[in-house]
Amino acid sequence: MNRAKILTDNLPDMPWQEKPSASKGPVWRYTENPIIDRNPFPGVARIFNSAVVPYQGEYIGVFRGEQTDGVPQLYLGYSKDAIHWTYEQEKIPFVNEKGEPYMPRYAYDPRLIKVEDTYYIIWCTDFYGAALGLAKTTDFKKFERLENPFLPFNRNGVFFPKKINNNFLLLSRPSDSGHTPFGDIFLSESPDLIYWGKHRHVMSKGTNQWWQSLKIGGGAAPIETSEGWLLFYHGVTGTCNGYVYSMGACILDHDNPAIVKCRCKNFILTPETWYEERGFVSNVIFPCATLTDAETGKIAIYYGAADSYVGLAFTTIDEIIDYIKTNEYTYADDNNTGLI
Ligand code: BMA
Repeated sequence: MNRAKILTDNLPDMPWQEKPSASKGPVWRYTENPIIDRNPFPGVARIFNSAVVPYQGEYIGVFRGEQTDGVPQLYLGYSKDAIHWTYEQEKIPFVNEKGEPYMPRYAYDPRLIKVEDTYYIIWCTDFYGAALGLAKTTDFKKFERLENPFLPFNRNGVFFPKKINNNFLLLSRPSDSGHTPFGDIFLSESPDLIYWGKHRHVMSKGTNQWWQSLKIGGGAAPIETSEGWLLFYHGVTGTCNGYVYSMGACILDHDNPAIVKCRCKNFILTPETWYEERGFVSNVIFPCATLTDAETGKIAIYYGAADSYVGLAFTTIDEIIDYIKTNEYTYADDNNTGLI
């Protein structure tokens, strides 16, 4: 019997492996990682930083496919087990509200989130610089682009799976036009997906925890739990060999997610395996999605590895909540509503 509860649907057939006895942390890797290797289909050299959801008894995903010309685009994939994937080999055919083709010049780091009866894709798009792109679908056939939520530069957007006070909620990280050597996580609200406001600061980059001392950014869509919103995010440190991306976790207040209830001072996964340490961009763990089973408390985390592969890792609601609480370090300005 779990002490904490995941407040989502049951997903008894989701990917799962029990925690190995040798596991040192609260999160353990799937033994068959990476689940998506290089050159998955013609014209695409690498898939990573991608998002999956359960759909009609199986699974569907939106994948960041780095084309062989180096430009990232978004592709649709299907799976019966959420591990082995087949792909549409044409890019997702985005249209505008009139149904006319409206393709992004580039697209990366998608999140795929169901809110009520609609699936939303949010990604980094070109809008006179890196900005957030947004589209919706109900059938995974028609993908209608909506207004870009923000001005550039902002390339890291994560939707909440539920409206709060009738507003959509979006975590993001305002940034610069380059590889942004700074960044905190902010929260914004919208009643209609056109007008965004009520901007709040959620979390600062770490100061005393060096693994997240350069910048942080939202990862997977927050998971609704009896403890609040469980957020897996990425934290970045700068080394003399470049950036290193690790995974962190925190719990946001259920009714006002601008307030961090509890934040873990340690990373929960950091690059250690060959597919995380070596790739197009080495030393990157970039979480973008989770699958959860409310009944058992199982959580599967999908993450991009070294900008080259997709990895899968597991935890349970009790493992991760206990670990966050045992290793708590919440900054003073995380602990309020985020208004100065
Ligand atoms: C970030 C994003 C991610 C990428 C990471 C590491 O700025 O562009 O897509 O995984 O850098 O290269």
